[in-house]
Amino acid sequence: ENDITRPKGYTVSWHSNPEIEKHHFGHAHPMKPWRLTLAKGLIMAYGMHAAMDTYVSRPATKEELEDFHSEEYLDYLKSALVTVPDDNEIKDFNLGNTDCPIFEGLFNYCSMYSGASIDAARKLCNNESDIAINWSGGLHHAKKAEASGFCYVNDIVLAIVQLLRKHPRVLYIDIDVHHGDGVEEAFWSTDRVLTLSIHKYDGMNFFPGTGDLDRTGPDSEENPGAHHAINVPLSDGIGDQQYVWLFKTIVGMCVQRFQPTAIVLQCGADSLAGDRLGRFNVQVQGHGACVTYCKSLGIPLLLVGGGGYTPRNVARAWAHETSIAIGCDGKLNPIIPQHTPYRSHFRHETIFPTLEEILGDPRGNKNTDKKIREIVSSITEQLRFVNN
Ligand code: ZLV
Ligand code: CA
Ligand code: ZN
Repeated sequence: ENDITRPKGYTVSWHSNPEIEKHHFGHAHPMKPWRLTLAKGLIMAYGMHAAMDTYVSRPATKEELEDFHSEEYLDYLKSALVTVPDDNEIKDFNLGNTDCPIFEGLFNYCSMYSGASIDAARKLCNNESDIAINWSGGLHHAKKAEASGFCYVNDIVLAIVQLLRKHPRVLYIDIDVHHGDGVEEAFWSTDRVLTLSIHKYDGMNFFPGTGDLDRTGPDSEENPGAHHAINVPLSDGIGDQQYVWLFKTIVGMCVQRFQPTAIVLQCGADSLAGDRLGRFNVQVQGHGACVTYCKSLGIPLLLVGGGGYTPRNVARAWAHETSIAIGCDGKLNPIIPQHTPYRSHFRHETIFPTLEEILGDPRGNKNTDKKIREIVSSITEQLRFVNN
C-alpha cells in the first residue's frame, strides 16, 4: 500500500497531454514519443499523480511561439507537408531530413509540448508551484529559424522567457548527453541567464559538435552575456560517482556566484547507461541525485525531459525523478497493473523497478579524475567573471 500524502505548503505541478504521445517520427527514428506513455504508466502505477497538481496542457499560441521563433519558420512548420525524408534535398529550415522529419501532426506536437513548458513556467512565476514538471519538453537544439537534432520548437527558451518576466536571474542546467546548444545561443547576450550543459564532447564526432570547455559566450566588452555559458565536455563511460560529484560541485559554485532566483533542469535521459544514442554509464540513482540536489537548493524549479532513447530506462528515470519532486522517493511500492502493455516493459521488475541497475553494454570509463578536477578549476576561473 502506498501512503502518498502532500507535504503541507509544498506544491508540485505536472503538465502533460496524452495527445503528444501519439505522434510518430517514423519507424527507424530513435525519438519515440510513446516513451512518455510508459513514464506516465509508472508514475500512475505508483499513485504519484495523487501528490501533484495535474494539468492537461494546451497548445502554445502563435504569439507565445514568436517569443523566440521567427514568423517565417513557424509558418513553414505549420504548413509543411509530410515527405519522405531526403538528406540530399535542398533543405528549408533544416526540416524534412532524417533527424528532423516532417510527420503527421508535427505542428500540433510542437505547440503542445511548448504549451506545457510555458504553463509550467507560469505556475512557478505565480508561486502556484514549487516544482513544475513537463517530461514532454526539453527540446534544447531548436534555433530561432531552424530545426535541429529532433527538436523543432525550443520550449526551454520559451519557458525561460516566461520566467524572466518575474525572475531577475535564471540558471539553466542540462544533463542530456548532448550539448544544449540552442538554449545556450538564445541567451548568448544576456547576463540574466547562466547556462550550464554537461555532455559528451568529441569534436565533430558527436552531435552537435559544440560544447568544449572554452566555449563560454561571445567575449567582448559590450556583451553582458560573455562568460555566461558553461560547458562540461566529457568522454565515454562516466559513472555515478564522478558525474554526481561534478554536478554538485559545479552547480554549487554557479548558485553561490550567480544567485539564481529560478532553476530550469533539462533531465535528458540519454545520459543513462544503456541508452541507444548515449555513451555514459550514469544510473537512475545518479541521474536522480542531480534532481535531489537542485530541489535541496529551495529555489523554484522547472523540470523538463529531453533525449532518452531506451524507453524503459527513460520511464524509470522520469518516474523516479517525479517521486523525488514530490518527496516520496524510496517510499513507494509499484502497483503495476497486470493487464496493461506497460507490464511487458517492466516484467523483470518487482519492487522499486526504477532503482534497479541498468544493464547495457559495459562502457569503459575514459574520464580520469585528473581531467574532472581540471574541468572544475577552469570553471572556477570562469565564474570570477560572473557577477551576482
Ligand atoms: O537528445 O539519425 O548526428 C534532444 C537530444 O539532444 C546527427 N544527428 C546528424 C548530424 C549529421 N548526422 C547524421 C544524420 C543522421 C540521421 C539519422 C539517426 C537515426 C537512427 C539512429 C540514430 C540517429 C542519430 N542522429 C544519432 N544521432 C543523431 C544526431 C542527432 C541527435 C539529436 C539528439 C537530441 C532531444
Ligand atoms: Ca547536456
Ligand atoms: Zn540528447
